[in-house]
Amino acid sequence: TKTSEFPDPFEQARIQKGYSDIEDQNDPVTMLLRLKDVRKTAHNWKTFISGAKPGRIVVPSEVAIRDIRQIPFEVDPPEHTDYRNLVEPWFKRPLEEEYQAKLKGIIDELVDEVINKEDVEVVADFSLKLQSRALTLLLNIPYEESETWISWGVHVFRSEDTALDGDKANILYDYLDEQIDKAIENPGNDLYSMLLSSEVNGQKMSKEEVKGVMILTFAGGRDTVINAVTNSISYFAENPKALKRIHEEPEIITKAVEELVRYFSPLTHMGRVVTEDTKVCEHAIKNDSRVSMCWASANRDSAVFEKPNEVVLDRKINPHVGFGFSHHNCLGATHARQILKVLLGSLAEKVGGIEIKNYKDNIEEWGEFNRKVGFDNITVNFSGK
Ligand code: HEM
Ligand code: EMZ
Repeated sequence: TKTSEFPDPFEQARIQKGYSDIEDQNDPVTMLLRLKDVRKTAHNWKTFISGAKPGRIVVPSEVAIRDIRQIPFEVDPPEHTDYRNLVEPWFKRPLEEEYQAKLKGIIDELVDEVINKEDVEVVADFSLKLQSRALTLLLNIPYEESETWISWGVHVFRSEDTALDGDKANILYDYLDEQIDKAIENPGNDLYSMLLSSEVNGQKMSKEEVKGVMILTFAGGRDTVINAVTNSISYFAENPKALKRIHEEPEIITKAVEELVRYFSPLTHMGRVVTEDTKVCEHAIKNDSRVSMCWASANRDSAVFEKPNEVVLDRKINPHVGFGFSHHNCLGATHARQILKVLLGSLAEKVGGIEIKNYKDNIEEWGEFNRKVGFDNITVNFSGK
């Protein structure tokens, strides 16, 4: 198989049963594998809630390492709607021309930096930098702050060997406490200050709530973006014609970005807690147990996608759920899409070819499934035009 190929481990189980039961810290999860079931589950927030014990809807569960509720991620309607309405306009700022111009500046500079440099390790020396520098725009804070986040290394909320590492998570928590206190003392035009000066339902946002939003902004947008960027580079390394095509037909970039997100599905799945005895795919699911919506499996469902295992750059109909579905759909999607659009444009403009020197896959293990989600590392040489 090619380096940039991401096999679908769910196919057989998806077709035969539609679900799979997996173990997780004595709190098992029924993974839902078909696009139709994933959508129905995401939509039905009364039976499948996000507002359970903080950390419980994440797989692997984070209840052992986290007490703080992430907002709006771990809140259900109607409260979810209030929080979401508050933050939504801020997270749409990437649609502004000025934001996009700054993002292009950041990405062009990074691409120029790696061209003709020997042996670039993409995860740490390209994707992490890109993700962190771009995040300064989303938070509307000085560019230099990205140096701190880059210094944390790729594995911030987990370490190399354990998926759950409370000590590592504390680096972020302590940092956020500090930043929130600074913003209280010295308010500016940044996301912290905006949240701190806001009211939800007539109540001023508490420090705890602001922290809950910020943790999510850091955690939800880190590994996902790093994987999306790294995996895209592996794809263009092995499919130089695709990069040439994007150069010649820039109008397909929007479609190409959606297709790459579908194919790579940077977030494999996300859980919900069940509030009544119910059934999915004729399978009984007990009250207070967990299900997960497997975006990665749903995105290869041949009932919906033709040639699901191929990257079809200009795929016409693409109802993928890579950014989730329904009211909890990804708040960072506008930012993530802009990053990928600008990146594709910049690579197409500046890069003549990408040669992969060596790599190590990042394989997740979920019960009977092994899923490649990205790379632990991948070293390449970029050549200019
Ligand atoms: C929610 C994927 C980037 C912030 C989600 C969900 C998915 C997802 C599947 C739905 C979770 C659920 O239903 O429980 C992705 C992918 C990304 C990405 C594939 C990159 C390619 C980002 C970025 C940020 C972000 C850059 C912010 C910096 C969030 C937030 C939510 C969310 C705040 C929760 C929204 C809510 O509960 O209303 N993301 N994400 N994501 N994402 Fe992303
Ligand atoms: C949580 C989650 C959010 C979780 C939308 O996804 O991302 C995971 O990577 C984090 O570990 O805490 O933020």
